[in-house]
Amino acid sequence: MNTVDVIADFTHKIENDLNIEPKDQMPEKYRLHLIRQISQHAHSEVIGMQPEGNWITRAPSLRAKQILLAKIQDEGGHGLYLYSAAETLGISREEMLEQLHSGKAKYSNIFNYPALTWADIGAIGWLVDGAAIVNQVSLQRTSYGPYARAMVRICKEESFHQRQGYEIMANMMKGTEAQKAMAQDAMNRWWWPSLMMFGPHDSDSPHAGDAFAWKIKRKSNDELRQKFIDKTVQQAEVIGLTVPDPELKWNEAKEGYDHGEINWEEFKRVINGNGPCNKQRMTHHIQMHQEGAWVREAAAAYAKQQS
Ligand code: FAQ
Repeated sequence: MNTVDVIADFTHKIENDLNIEPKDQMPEKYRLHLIRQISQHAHSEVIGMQPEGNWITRAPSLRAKQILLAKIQDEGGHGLYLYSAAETLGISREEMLEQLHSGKAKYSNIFNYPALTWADIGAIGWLVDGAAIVNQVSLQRTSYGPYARAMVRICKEESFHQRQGYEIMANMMKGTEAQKAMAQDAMNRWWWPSLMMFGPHDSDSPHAGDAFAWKIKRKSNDELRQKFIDKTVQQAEVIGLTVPDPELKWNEAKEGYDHGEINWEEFKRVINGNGPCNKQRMTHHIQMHQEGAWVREAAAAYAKQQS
C-alpha cells in the first residue's frame, strides 16, 4: 500500500470503530504515541509493586498477607501483558527498560509516594486501584486491539484490588481511635496524588488532541477525574472518612462535586523525578534488573537449546 492508501485505510477503521491490529499499517505518529502510553502504563504496573511489596512481611494476618501477595503478583502480570502489547508495535522489552532507567519514559506519579502504615495499603487498593479502574474501563474501548484486550482482563483484576483496599479501610474505621486516625491519615496523604493520576487538566494535556482523533482516549483526563471523585466521595462517607478538601461541594447543576485546586507544581516535580521516592524506586528497579540478568540468560539459553 502507498502512503495515501495506508492513511485512508487507517482513517476508515478509526471512523468505523474497528480496532487497529499489529499487522495493520498505521501512521508512524500513532505507533509512537501508543508505545509511549502503553510502555508508561506497563512501567507503572511494575514500579507499583514496590510500595505494596514493602508491607508483605508486615501484613497483620495470614489472610491479609495472602491477599496482598496475590494482588502484587497481579500487578506484575499486568505489566507483562502491557509490555507484550507494546512489543507488537515494534519496540523491544530491553528498549523500554532502557527508556525507563534513563528517565525518558515516565511512570505514574502515584508510585513515588511512600507506604508508611498498613492503612496505606488500604488507601492504595481503594484509591489508586480505584482511579486506575476508572481510567482503564474507558481504555477497554481504545482503538489499538492488543491494548484494548489487555484492559479487559486487567479491569477484572483491578476491581478485586479496589475492594480489598476498601475492606482494609472499612475495617480500620470500625476499630480503635488510633486505627481510625491511621486510616484518615492515609486518606489525607493519598487523596490528592490519586487525583493527579488522571493527568493535567484537559487544557494542559498536549497529547489529548491526537489521542482523541485516533480514539486512543475515549474520555478526557478531567472527565475521568470527575467520575472518580463522584463515586469515591460517597464511598468515603459510608465508612466515615473525611475527604481532605475543604472546597469539595456537591454541584446540583452538574450532578457532580466541585473540588479544590490540585497542586500542579507538586505533580510536575514528581513526574520529573523529584518526588519523595523517585530515586529509591528507580535504584531498586535497576538493581533487581541487574541481579536478574542470569535468569534472562538461562531462559534464552534454554529457548535456544529447545529450538
Ligand atoms: N503520572 O498529555 P497528557 C495502576 C504525563 S496503573 C506520570 O495528558 P496522556 C495500577 C504524560 O505521560 C496507573 N506522568 O498525556 C496499579 C505526558 O508526558 P510525556 C497507570 C503523567 O498520555 C495500582 C504529560 O504528563 N495508568 O495504577 C501522568 O494523553 C496499584 C502530559 O500529559 C496508566 O498509565 C501521571 N499520572 O494522558 C499498580 C493509564 N499524567 O509522556 C500497582 C494509561 C500525565 O509526554 C498498584 N495512560 N503524565 O513525557 C493514560 O491513560 C494516559 O497516558 C494518562 C495521561 C491519562 C496517564
